[in-house]
Amino acid sequence: MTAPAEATALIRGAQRIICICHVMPDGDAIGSLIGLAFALRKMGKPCTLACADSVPERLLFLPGVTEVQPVAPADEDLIITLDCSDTERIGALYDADLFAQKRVLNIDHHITNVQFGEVNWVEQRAATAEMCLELIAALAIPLDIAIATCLLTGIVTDTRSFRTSNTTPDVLRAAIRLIEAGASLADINEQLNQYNSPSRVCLWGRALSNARMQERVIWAEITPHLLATCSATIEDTEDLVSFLVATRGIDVALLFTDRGDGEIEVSMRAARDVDISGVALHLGGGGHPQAAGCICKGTLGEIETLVLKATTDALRAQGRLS
Ligand SMILES: [Mn+2]
Repeated sequence: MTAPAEATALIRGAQRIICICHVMPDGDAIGSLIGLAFALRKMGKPCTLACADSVPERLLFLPGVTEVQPVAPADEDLIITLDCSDTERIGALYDADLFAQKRVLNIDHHITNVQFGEVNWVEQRAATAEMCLELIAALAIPLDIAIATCLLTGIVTDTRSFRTSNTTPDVLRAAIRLIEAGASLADINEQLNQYNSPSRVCLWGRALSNARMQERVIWAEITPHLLATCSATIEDTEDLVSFLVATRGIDVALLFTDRGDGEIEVSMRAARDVDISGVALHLGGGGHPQAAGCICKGTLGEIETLVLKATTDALRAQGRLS
């Protein structure tokens, strides 16, 4: 598949563009944001880079990160949302009235995307960055080392360094093009994997020592008290749920984060051949078969009971439990 003509036509017709990625941005969100925005500038389009939240520390090595700011659309006539499955993922930068006045191109690889744009390019791909690369090729914009580094970071993040089952020959071919354009896979891996701080080690140690297992499901919890004890932030919880799902004999890992505001954030990971996205969608969230999540109102205990039941029901329906 190549980028649809509707997407390239919207970009060609735009005077000024703002690219926006999702809240609590990951490497695919920020990589796609900078990579695409820098490419669009090379075709002479003024382009603003926006994200409601700040760039996490371990992505600060990317070129152009200081340009990513929490700015809402202003005089731009085209909004491009990246890696956002719904408008809630745009966070504080979303304004329904403002968005209705602009043209909106929604580029995303989450199959649960609610198609909120004027043009929606949604495909089941390894990363949004892979789609950005195709869009850049369709617009005949030459790659450079900055664009290539950002897009490869997106692909490396979402495939967990080419380890996920959606690492297809096409994904590897995309990576080859980016490496040929100057991106260093070794540098990106090194940067992305040097994220351990003493607070993170403290947080993981305590969360892991209280993890529980039952019927092919493993779960752990993060409370405001635990975060304070370890002087840790929500960012320090990243990848904990992926670590948990690597437990032998486990089909699903769940991480419950009590945000201290009456809402519990649930991160879900599933083993190969297991689909957890339906559970997330049913609870008002979304995601992919192997990686999904939702935010639920209630106490930690209530939400754990609710999600554990929905998870075991799903596993039973998928023939994983008798
Ligand atoms: Mn992504």
